[in-house]
Amino acid sequence: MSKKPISPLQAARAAYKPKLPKALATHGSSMKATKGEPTQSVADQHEIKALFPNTYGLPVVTFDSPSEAKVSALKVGVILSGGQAPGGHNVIAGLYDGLKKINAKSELYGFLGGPSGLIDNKYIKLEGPLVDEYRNTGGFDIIGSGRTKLEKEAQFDKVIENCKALGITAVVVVGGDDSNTNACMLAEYCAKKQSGLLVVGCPKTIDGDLKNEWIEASFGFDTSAKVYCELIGNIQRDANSAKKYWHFVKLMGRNASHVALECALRTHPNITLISEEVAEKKKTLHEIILEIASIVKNRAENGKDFGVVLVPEGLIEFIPEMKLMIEELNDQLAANAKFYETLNTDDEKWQFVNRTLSAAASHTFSSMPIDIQRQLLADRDPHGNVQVSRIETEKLLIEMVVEQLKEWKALGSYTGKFSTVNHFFGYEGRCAAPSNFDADYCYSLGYTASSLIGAGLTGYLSSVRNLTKPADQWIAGGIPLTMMMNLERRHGKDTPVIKKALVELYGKPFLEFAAHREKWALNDEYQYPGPIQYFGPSEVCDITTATILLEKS
Ligand code: FBP
Repeated sequence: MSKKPISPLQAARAAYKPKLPKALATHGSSMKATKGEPTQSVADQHEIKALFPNTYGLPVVTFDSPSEAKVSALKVGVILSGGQAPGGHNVIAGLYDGLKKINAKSELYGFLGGPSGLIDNKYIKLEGPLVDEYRNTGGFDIIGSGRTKLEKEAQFDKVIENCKALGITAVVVVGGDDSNTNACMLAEYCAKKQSGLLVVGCPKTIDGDLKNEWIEASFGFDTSAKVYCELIGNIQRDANSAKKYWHFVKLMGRNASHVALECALRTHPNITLISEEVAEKKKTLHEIILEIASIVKNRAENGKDFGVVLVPEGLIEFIPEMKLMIEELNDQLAANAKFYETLNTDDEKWQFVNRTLSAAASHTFSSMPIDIQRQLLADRDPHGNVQVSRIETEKLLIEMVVEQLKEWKALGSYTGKFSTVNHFFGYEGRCAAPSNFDADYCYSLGYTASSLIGAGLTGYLSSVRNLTKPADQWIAGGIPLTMMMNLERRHGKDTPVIKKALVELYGKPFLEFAAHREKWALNDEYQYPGPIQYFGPSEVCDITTATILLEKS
């Protein structure tokens, strides 16, 4: 069979040996779980305890010494869930190597296409040569991913049945907050049914919003942000060279603005919008437009008809009047799904919107450009939400700033030129070859997951901490999934979910940004991070995000 062609960089990266926390690297057999005090959920303790009686209150565990116990061969299943994030393949490699270290006869099964593979029993056995082919590579293509929600008892029963048939006694869910919320529910159900199936999660998402006091970062955030920073830096150099375009760059991040904030801290663009600040200050769309247009005008007065604006993907849902309109739309489309499917023309759909939305929401909807209206009515995600990555917020802002500048031009208060280019950076970064940080972090997370399973633990999220220190000083362990849960209102019901980490306006990353943004707006203090470096001096290759460095400083 002919081998797949690989680039020289791929060949060199295949030889990279990811670093592990010292305790795992030196002992590398099954590990002893040192247990802390019983824990509590971040909020709504009474309700969460009642919903998760079998997995609530577990202690935080750390792995710092080997276990004397001989662990028999383990059979483990793994799924990759949700959006791609750089380093997923190294989670699998770390899990595989860790399981083999615990017992050379252990086996790893990869369920295909995300949670649906686990329910429909579609899997492959992950063996040495296949795992080797994917070490230190980007993407999730080794087994694929998917967004099927694993949350119903009938699905849990299927998972238990399929795993039992294969002799699998533990499942690793590699996913974001929603997937790990489902992992928590599955762990509870398996414990309640005394099924013998353990469930362990790994924190993944480029959005960077699955983090808390114990989980310092989700994997993939580091690499993807570095890719976007390189591209933004290049665009800034182009803008500053040609001096004729305003570039509007939308950056991925379904809800939180961590990616936009990280890119701002690394590249110093002229304008960065932070959704959480917009929501907190209850800014209207008009106020946001005025802010952008004023900076365009001020720069024009200094002879600078160019600049760079970063726009977080989720912005539109944080602007109060838009949020209201989108929530109403989501609810109406869900409640009238069958009828809505019969509507063919734009006119029919707009009549439906006018009929079902409140006067305020309907007004906001009809004030949007036609293309944005169509995007707002497009297919929902599996949670029934609008897919913000499909809404061209950057174009909406451009159109509205153009209108504002026209007004000022007519009044004689603006005389500049406003030529724009729009970009959307998201998919470009999600499958990049993991940076050294993500390669090491993901491998360590997978390896730690194997230690959690080897110690017979369930309902835990694999955790590797002390991330701003060199990898050998990282601390491996597990955080109870129930500890991260709280109740949130979903579709009119209080629902237990892992608390999402949004940008904190009193946190160091935001304060650092806020302290500099006025200067960055008018002066050209662009910083050019350049491409990810895989080989070279450690201070260039192993550096992690500004976000975590500031958070831990
Ligand atoms: P996860 O939270 O599943 O990691 O995915 C995040 C994300 O990359 C968002 O940034 C983006 O809004 C979304 O996925 C895009 O979804 P899709 O891959 O379905 O287009």
